[in-house]
Amino acid sequence: MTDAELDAALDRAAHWLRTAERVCVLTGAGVSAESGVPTFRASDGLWEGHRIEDVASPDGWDRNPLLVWQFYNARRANVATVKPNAGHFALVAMEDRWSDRFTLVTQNVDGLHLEAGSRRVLEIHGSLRQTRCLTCGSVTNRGSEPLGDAPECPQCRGRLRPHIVWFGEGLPDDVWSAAMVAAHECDVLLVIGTSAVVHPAASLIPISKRHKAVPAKVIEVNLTPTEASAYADVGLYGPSGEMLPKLLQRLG
Ligand code: BV8
Ligand code: ZN
Repeated sequence: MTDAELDAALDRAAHWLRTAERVCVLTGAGVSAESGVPTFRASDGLWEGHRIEDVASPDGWDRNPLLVWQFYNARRANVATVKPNAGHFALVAMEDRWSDRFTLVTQNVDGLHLEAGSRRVLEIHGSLRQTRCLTCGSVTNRGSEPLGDAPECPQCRGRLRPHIVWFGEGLPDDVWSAAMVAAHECDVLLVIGTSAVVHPAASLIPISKRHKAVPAKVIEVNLTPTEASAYADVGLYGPSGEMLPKLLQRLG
C-alpha cells in the first residue's frame, strides 16, 4: 500500500471504530508472527515433514500419540521463549476503550493475547498451555512446564492429551456460541493475521454481515489480501505489529 492509500484506509477504519457500539476481533497466526511464532502458511502446513492436519487430528493421535506430543511439546517450547508484540498490546488498549462491548476471538493456541493482558478472549481452538485427561476429563493449565512425550494426569494418572481442537473435531459449544454471538452483534469486525481458510472460524466473517439490520464493517489487517478480503470494507495491508498501533493512534 502507498502511504496515501494507507492513510486513507486508516481514516476510514478509525471512523467506523469511533462510531462503533460493539467491536469483535478475529485473529490468526499472523498476529503472533512478529513474536517469533511460525504461521501455518509459512511452514507450508508442514511440521518435520508431517502435514499438520495429520499430526493435529484424532487419527494422528490414534496412529502415534508420541509423535503428536513431540509436535505440541516443540510448540510449547517455542511459545515459552516468545513475548507478545505491539499488535497484541494495541488490542489490549482497544479492549480498554470498549470494555465489555469488545470480544477477541482467536484461533491461536499460543496464549499470547492473554499474556499481553487481553481479558475478553475466546480461544476457540484451545490452548497449548492446557492438557485434558482422557480418563477423568480434567483440564489443567500447565503453563510452559516441560511435559514429556507421554504425560500422565496429576489427579488419576490417566493419559493426557493437548486441550486443543484438532482437525475433524468440533469446537467447544460454549466458546463457539459466544464467538458467533459476538460476531453477530458487532458493528465492526477486525480480521487480523488469518488466511480465513479454516472453518468454522472463518464463518464468523459472513456471520458479522448477515441476518442483521446493519451489516458490520469488516476491517482486514494482513500482509496480503486473503479469503476474507471479499467481505472486507477496508484493508490495512502490512505487519499487524505496525498496523494496529497506527490504527489505535488514529482513534485518538
Ligand atoms: C470440524 C488447533 C467437524 C490445532 C486448529 C468447510 C469448508 C472446508 C473445510 C471444512 C469446512 N468445515 C470443516 C472443514 C474441515 C476443517 C477445515 O477447515 N479444513 C481447512 C484446512 C480447509 N475444519 C475442521 O476440521 C474443524 N472441525 O469441522 O469438525 C465436527 C463438527 C461438529 C462436531 C464434530 C466434528 C476444526 C478446525 C480447527 C482445527 N484446529 N488449530 C493446532 O494449532 O495445533 S486450526 C489452525 O489452522 C489454526 O488455529 C487456524 O485456525 C488455522 C491456521 O490459519 P491461520 O491462523 O489463519 O494461519 P495461516 O498460517 O493459515 O495464515 C496466516 C496469515 O497471517 C496469512 O494470511 C499471512 O498473510 C498473515 N500474516 C503473516 N504474518 C503477518 C500476517 N498478518 C499480519 N501481520 C504479520 N506479521
Ligand atoms: Zn485424570
